[in-house]
Amino acid sequence: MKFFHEVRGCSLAVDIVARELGVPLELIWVDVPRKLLPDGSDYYKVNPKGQVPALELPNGEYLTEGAIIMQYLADMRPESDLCAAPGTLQRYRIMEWMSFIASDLHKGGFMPLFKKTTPDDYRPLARQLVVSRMKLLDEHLAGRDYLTGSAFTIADAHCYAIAMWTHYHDIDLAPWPNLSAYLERISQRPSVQTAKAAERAEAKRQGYEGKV
Ligand SMILES: N[C@@H](CCC(=O)N[C@@H](CS)C(=O)NCC(=O)O)C(=O)O
Repeated sequence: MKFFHEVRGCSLAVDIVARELGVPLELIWVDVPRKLLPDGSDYYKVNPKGQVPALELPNGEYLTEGAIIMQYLADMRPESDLCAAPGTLQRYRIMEWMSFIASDLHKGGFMPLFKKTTPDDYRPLARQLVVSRMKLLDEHLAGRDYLTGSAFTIADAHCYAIAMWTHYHDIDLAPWPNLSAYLERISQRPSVQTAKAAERAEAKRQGYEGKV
């Protein structure tokens, strides 16, 4: 299946999940600022929102929204531990975290820090929002290996991809030892290492200059 991805994008979480599950994806690197596909065609035709991630389904339709794509992939391999069965409380716990990560952490927290158009006087508040959410994660992770217990799930892949943006914004993780240890633990997973290697290779190919 074709997967529409971006260097430093939240789409990293989906690539990690696919690698965990052994679902092969063909990575298509999108020029998101210009909304262009590698062949120069219009990315809005894939996703009218102009955002990554997007997944081309076997029937030719596109599925968007990272939290939903990750559930779709995990449900292809119900025998894996990556997500709980639909209808169980554990499934709702995983979705609860993913909703928080996509909305409060990604959009409400980090997005204004990435946008060049964010007014300078809003930046300290956006940073403070990220800090308060990192603190919440750190407190939650006390005595836990992963967000919903002892097993790594799609919620952890999602959390990892977004929380690692602290690195791009020079937000030091030292005040949050549980969160730091959690991110370090996840970064050792082969799925994460190979997904990051693919991202770095693409960044190099593009001549991307920022941190990846
Ligand atoms: N709600 C979407 C948000 C996706 C999103 O914001 N992706 C970013 C990259 S991390 C993007 O494509 N931004 C470009 C834009 O919004 O124009 C999801 O969680 O998948």
